[in-house]
Amino acid sequence: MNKYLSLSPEVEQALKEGKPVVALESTIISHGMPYPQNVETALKVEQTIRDNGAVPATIAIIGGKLKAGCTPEEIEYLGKKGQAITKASRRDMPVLIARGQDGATTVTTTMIIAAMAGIKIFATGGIGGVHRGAETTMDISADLEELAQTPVMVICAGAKSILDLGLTLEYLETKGVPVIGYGTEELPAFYTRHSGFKVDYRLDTPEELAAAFQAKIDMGLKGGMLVTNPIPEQYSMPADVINKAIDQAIEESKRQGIHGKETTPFLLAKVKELTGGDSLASNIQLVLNNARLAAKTAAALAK
Ligand code: PSU
Ligand code: MN
Repeated sequence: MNKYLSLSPEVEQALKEGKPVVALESTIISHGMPYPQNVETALKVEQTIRDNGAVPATIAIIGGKLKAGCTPEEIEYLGKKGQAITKASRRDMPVLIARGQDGATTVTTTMIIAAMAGIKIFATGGIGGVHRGAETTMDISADLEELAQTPVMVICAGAKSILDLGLTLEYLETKGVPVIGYGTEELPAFYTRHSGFKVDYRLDTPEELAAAFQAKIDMGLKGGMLVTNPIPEQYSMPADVINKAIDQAIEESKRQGIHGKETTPFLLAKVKELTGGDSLASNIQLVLNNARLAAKTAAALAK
């Protein structure tokens, strides 16, 4: 184990005993939701994972340590600091660690640290992908490269249409990342259950997800697996409402010249502002839904 990794006693014990553990990211706390709903949600997600038979490991970089398993105080700290914490992707790790600084982990860095710790399942809301207009901006999330190389299953609610969903699927295909629909043949689009794009495979139970991931591990195929779990119907948003907000947010980001790592947090905040609290409420529910599935899948994998 590398000297920068720091497991909480509970996570360390669970991994030693082969018990199911689920990784959680911290950028969703610092940059993905406003305070205090971000902290409330993060704690509720952890409780949901426990209720479904697994141990939660919220992952973050704190004081130059790669933490797998944050305390409620650390979660409060990340949530309160919000955007003041560095959004940390793969490229940010060396300098942050050498300087002993903090970083909120994206899907990319959460996968990296989960893999270092030996955690195989990770639940979140949405992943980064190929942005609309990427053919000129080249804005493609490092999350896709990480899925191609790091052996962690990421359970999300699909991708938001702030991204180009078609290009995101093409990229994942090129990189050999299986895209699974949980109980669906259609890629869910985060706030809505429908995108019009097909996933690679439909699987219907946590046991089927675990079996596919185990086969990947057994064959020594590098990289992860992307499980897309549709938001429960009763919490999904009307497609026209959310799409209008997303289009407006993208227009605004172009006007303001937003680029690089600021793009995704800017768009997320703008969409939230434009849709009032509705999108936040949906966001919270879909994360809880993914946490439930992740805990059950981790339990199936541990058997
Ligand atoms: N999409 C969401 N919510 C999020 C993110 C993406 O719906 O919180 C965060 C995740 O941490 C993801 C990151 O890994 O944004 C992607 O950022 P970028 O597009 O800059 O790679
Ligand atoms: Mn980007």
